[in-house]
Amino acid sequence: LHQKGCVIWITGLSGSGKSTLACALTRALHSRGKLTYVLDGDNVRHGLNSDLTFNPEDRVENIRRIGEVAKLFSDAGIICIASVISPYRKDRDACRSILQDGDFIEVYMDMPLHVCEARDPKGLYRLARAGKIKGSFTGVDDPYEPPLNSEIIIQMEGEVCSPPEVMADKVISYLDAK
Ligand code: GGZ
Repeated sequence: LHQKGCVIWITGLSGSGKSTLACALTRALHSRGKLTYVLDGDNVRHGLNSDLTFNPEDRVENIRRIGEVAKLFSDAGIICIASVISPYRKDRDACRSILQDGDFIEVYMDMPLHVCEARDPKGLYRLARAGKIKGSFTGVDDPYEPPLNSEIIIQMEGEVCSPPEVMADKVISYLDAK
């Protein structure tokens, strides 16, 4: 195996398509013979991070642990795709700082809140607006700090979202160019 690991860090609001992109990306990389591993916030919170809530301190710890685990995968030569809201800039930058230059590739899902909220795949925004979620919800009553220097930005083309495969291609083109 002559594969160099890296971390592809997908950040954005709930419902912005992080997990969907992670899935399309992992497929596309597999078909090119690459070894990948997806760390999805929602999944990791059922296992490794099941002791953490959504209060600010626990979100910080959630991101820190996912960053450390992602680094382990990267060290092992695996392309680790992390899909986590990771709302606070400082925490994402801390994850970047534990990796070698160029090994942390930040992908910003730059989707308007109203689009994420209209999708509401799990009905969480509705619950949050109704005040029925314990603690605060990102984008509603907890901040999301957009990246200032992400390597890749995924946006809508006017009113439409690109298919996940097209988004994945954008990331792969970036990797190819490096
Ligand atoms: C944000 C929440 C919350 C609150 C539950 N705020 O879209 P989803 O449902 O499937 O993914 C979200 C997931 C967020 O976990 P992360 O580990 O990525 O968050 S963070 O980086 O902020 O630590 C969402 C669901 O959990 N969820 N409650 N209050 N998202």
